[in-house]
Amino acid sequence: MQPIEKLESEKIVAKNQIALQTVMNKLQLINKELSVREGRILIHNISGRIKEPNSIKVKLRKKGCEENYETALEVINDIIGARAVCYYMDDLYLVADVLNTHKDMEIIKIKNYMEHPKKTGYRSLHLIVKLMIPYGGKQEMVKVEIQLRTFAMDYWAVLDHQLRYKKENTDNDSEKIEKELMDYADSLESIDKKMMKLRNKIAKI
Ligand code: 0O2
Repeated sequence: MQPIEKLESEKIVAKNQIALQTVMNKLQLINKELSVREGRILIHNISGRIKEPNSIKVKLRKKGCEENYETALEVINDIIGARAVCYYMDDLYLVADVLNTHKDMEIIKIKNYMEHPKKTGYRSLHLIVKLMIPYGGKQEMVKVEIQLRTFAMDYWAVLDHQLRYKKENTDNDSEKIEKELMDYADSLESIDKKMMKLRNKIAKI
């Protein structure tokens, strides 16, 4: 077993950066392709990050797993993570459908937190993919998590992340705050749905 710090080796960092860039490029190209097909832009912005070893250790600890490199690769899906923020809810499926046609990539898991929100209120469409990248003269397989969100889902998740997500709150108020955040996530979903209906109504005029 090797230490988590192996992720900081030059070779692994380069491989992960290539994988992240490849996925972000794919999302950019899909945005081009879909904008021609649908007659409007679907993705507002694309971002990505490689998870820090410390953050990986915390996540492994939370999952009750051993803190080593091999376990991290096996159980942590989002060591490499890309995110596309879309305009409307149905855009998430259109983007996912095109990604599914890419031959150098296999979707190995879909977590549909749009259909089945987490109990926090979190909504998003997560695709865990295995991506083939050319590296060191051969094809290497790398796991990447792609998060597809609407503006509203992203707005909620970013604020939730800042306010609560990574904090251990034992305060008496925390239950109330969690309920409030959940209610706001529901309200944003309702606006998301209304905006999509409005877009369709305007398109028919
Ligand atoms: P960070 O800092 O964003 O990277 P599992 O697949 O269940 O074994 P995992 O990876 O926790 O374990 O899966 P999950 O629940 O699909 O979450 C992956 C990521 O989704 C998280 O990564 C967050 O980015 C986001 N996420 C999930 N739940 C919430 C939530 O309640 N609020 C917010 N703001 N984001 C959420 P990380 O590594 O936990 O965090």
